[in-house]
Amino acid sequence: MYKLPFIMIGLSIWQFSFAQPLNNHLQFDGTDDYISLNNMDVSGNAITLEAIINSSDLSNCQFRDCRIISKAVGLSTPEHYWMLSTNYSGPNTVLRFRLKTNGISTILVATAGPLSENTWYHVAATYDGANMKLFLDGTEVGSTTKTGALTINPAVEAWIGANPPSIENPWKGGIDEVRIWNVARTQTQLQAYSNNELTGTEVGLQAYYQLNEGNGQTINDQAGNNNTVLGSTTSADSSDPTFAINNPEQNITFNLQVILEGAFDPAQSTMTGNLLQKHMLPQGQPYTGSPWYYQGTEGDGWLPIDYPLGTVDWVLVSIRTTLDPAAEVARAAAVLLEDGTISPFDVDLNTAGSLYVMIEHRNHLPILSPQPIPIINNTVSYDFTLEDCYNVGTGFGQKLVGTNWMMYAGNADQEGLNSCDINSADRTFWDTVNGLFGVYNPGDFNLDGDINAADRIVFSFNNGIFTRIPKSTDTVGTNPILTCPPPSSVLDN
Ligand SMILES: [Ca+2]
Ligand SMILES: [Ca+2]
Ligand SMILES: [Ca+2]
Ligand SMILES: [Ca+2]
Repeated sequence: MYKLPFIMIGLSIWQFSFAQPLNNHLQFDGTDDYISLNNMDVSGNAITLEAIINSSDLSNCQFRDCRIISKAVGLSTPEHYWMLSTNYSGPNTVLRFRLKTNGISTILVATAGPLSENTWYHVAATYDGANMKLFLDGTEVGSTTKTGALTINPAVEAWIGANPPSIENPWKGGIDEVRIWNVARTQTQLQAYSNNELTGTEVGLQAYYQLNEGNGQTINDQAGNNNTVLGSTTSADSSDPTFAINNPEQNITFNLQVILEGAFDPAQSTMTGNLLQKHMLPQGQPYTGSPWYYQGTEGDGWLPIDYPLGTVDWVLVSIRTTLDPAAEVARAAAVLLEDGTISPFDVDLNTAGSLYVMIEHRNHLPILSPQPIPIINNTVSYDFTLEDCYNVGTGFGQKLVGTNWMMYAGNADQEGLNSCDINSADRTFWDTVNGLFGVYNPGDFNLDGDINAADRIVFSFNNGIFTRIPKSTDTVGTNPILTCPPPSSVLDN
């Protein structure tokens, strides 16, 4: 037997530093937003200024000279004590560092590393008593010799995001992880913490702003020395930068139970698996077309043998953070099993708290959970069979059969507002397909693969039932989103 040789491929780990904000950060509007660090000084023979930045408009300032951190009394070099900014360099924008020692201010302009807009960078300026250096994403991009003790002046303010004291050269974009040290951090140290938060107790850390507060006016110094506020006052004002909330995506698993009335057999207290047994289930989830237009690839190419044992049919699950259909954050098609279990599925979501769950089926009335369901241990669990679903006004929720709540059957026509109602449009649909057998068709209300009087009977029991859940009847971007109307407008037989 010919045996394929096993080839070892030498893998070299190529480590890029993709800077990103760490948890929340602040967005500066490029007009008048800033944070004052008040009269902060750094004394001694060393300093490090460090931040994670993202400019949405590098040309927001003349000479592309926008301030990240600045202790100064004006815009000119001699008026600066320490400053980290961007600056024009030929066609490029690069980092710039100003520092005053022994009363003399020196400029260092980076010789490498052009900055792009809408890109996150870790930036740092260091001085160790012998050299000023600039670092971009942990790479040294400039240095010059410099000696002497830092010039201090407790009458001069230091700011983040603009030049004091007149709100000049304002930063436009994001700033995070502002760190000010009275030591020169080494390149190794800068790299090690370019994508990790500090504890706040590191030696030499004078001020450390994680900017994770997320709301309110107070900005905490994790180094414990210099708590401050947003903007120019302790209350909200036009100079307040805006918090940007970063919730990392989490993988949420959904464990749901629901019953389709049409498939339910009260004698067996279970649903029928006729469609699978008769090999009628489609090769892929059936909600790609009107009115759902859900393009997920669940079940693509599935043959009967690929379906889970006991599959009844597909349902379409929609997840939203509030009752508003516009708050939808995810949809998924999933298979429903005979015992009422929706085969567990998971979705990546960057949301916390609790979620509303809506279930749709191609010939049943849609339902929505009566309250948001909490995410517990990255799992959302809800059993629709134990209580009625959300309903409002005179709208209907679910049907109680014995001790089980279940979705109303008979909703074959779900175009536009017809999705909200079981009415003559559904009967008309049934008329057009009555007599077909061995089909996967919405007119087959009892899900046995044949369309006949048994289905019409299922419909007849529910004729006139409607839902008023806040449900989109059309999710295609070019069409307006309608919600199921108030009960006065539709009720026919
Ligand atoms: Ca942060
Ligand atoms: Ca503003
Ligand atoms: Ca209908
Ligand atoms: Ca049938």
